Amino acid sequence: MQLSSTDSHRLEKSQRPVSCSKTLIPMDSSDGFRPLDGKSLGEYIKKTPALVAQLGNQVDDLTIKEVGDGNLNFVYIVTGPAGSFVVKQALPYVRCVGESWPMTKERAYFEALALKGQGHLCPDHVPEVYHFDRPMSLIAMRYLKPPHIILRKGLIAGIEYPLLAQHMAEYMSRTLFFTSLLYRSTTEHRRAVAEFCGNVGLCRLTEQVVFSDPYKVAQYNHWTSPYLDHDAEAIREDDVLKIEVAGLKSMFCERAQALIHGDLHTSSVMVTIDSTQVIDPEFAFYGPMGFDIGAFLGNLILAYFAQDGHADEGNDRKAYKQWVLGTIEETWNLFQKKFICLWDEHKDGNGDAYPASIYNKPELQRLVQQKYMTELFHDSLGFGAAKMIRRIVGIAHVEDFEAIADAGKRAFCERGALDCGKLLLKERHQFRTISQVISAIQEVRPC
Ligand code: ADP
Ligand code: SR1
Ligand code: MG
Repeated sequence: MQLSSTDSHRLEKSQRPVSCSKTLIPMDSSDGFRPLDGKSLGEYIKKTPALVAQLGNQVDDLTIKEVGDGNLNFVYIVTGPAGSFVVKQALPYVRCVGESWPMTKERAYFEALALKGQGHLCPDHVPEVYHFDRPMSLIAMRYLKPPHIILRKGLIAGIEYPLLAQHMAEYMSRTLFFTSLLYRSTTEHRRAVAEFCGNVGLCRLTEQVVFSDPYKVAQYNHWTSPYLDHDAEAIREDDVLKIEVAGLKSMFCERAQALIHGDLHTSSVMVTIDSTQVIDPEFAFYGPMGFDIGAFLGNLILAYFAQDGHADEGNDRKAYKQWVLGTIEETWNLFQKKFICLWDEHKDGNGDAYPASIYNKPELQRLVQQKYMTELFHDSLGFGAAKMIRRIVGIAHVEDFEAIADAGKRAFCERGALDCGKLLLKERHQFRTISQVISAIQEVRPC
């Protein structure tokens, strides 16, 4: 990842990530933390009964491979003759930047908590946690074996996943509904919100890199220069866009609507043709539901705009673009349907948002549901759009575009996504259905 920016010299000191001195962050600390490598992880495993058991008690011939390709953590695949798992360890900094950007390793605690909670609510689509060591910021979980791959890579390769929309709608509707006040009492909700308020470091990271940095000159911003220089500048000078994104940032910080994954892009989903598994919820906290739905849909929209860059003589990607659009539409429609079904099923339960004693007439129930879903639709479009924009002019870009070697072609694809993101962010309240959104996407770049 290239982190230089033509504007970096104009960065104010206060805008930079907190930096530590050249002497490295102390790693072997009195709190029981030790960063592991392949060798020391092998020794750790042998001393940890839960992991020994997971390997069928055969620990003499282990293969340990570091495969972390994400932005933050270290991930090891551990295989033995009679078992396997994945180990993920958080070090006290942002991996893709280095030790100059410290980041709490407590993020592993929130990831483990979210994986367990979301796994309980949706076991078919979340890997099981086998072991969590808080002092070591270390999680061991089910190894999602090949042919599982990261969804983003599948989208770049042009692979269709017929069950993806259904599975993601299931995951999002269950994890969001059951952690909201539609299902829970305020007593339960407040306790859970308080616990996840501790994930402040990662929330602040999102606040910075999604809602702030793309709209100003910032150290790590970069884009396909010189092609998108004017586009990046236009974003920094677009007052309407800035007003809209400020509203979304406030909602992100203020609205504890449900336990959200917090980073639900297409590299946080592993897939085969018939399996969909959501990993990496280290950004989890009680926030607006639309942030998750928008992250997923926004990343599918990015995949759509990247397809022209992956087209070749053998495959113009036209049919695949249609499949991506169909998946966006189906995901929202199925999500909405499943979410309303859960609401109907539990309307007489303990949920404190719409008590049955007040919302007791079917027509009133329909009205509040319609209002709720319309607001959620617009929130999702707004957050999705913000996530699209940050992936083109912010710090962390996506492989969908980075894999397009020809810079001119890449910029053309990115500009389509940027124009679409700006349109959705500014005009989201005009859209009533997802099919109108699909038409708007196609107007930017036809299939
Ligand atoms: P980060 O928090 O740094 O983004 P991720 O959780 O996204 O890390 O994991 C990085 C990579 O490790 C993923 O892209 C995937 O290839 C691999 N990975 C993570 N969890 C699993 C798992 N349970 N099974 C198989 N591979 C995994
Ligand atoms: C330093 S920004 C790194 C990004 O990677 C994670 O997956 C999140 O999306 C975060 O914003
Ligand atoms: Mg990740």
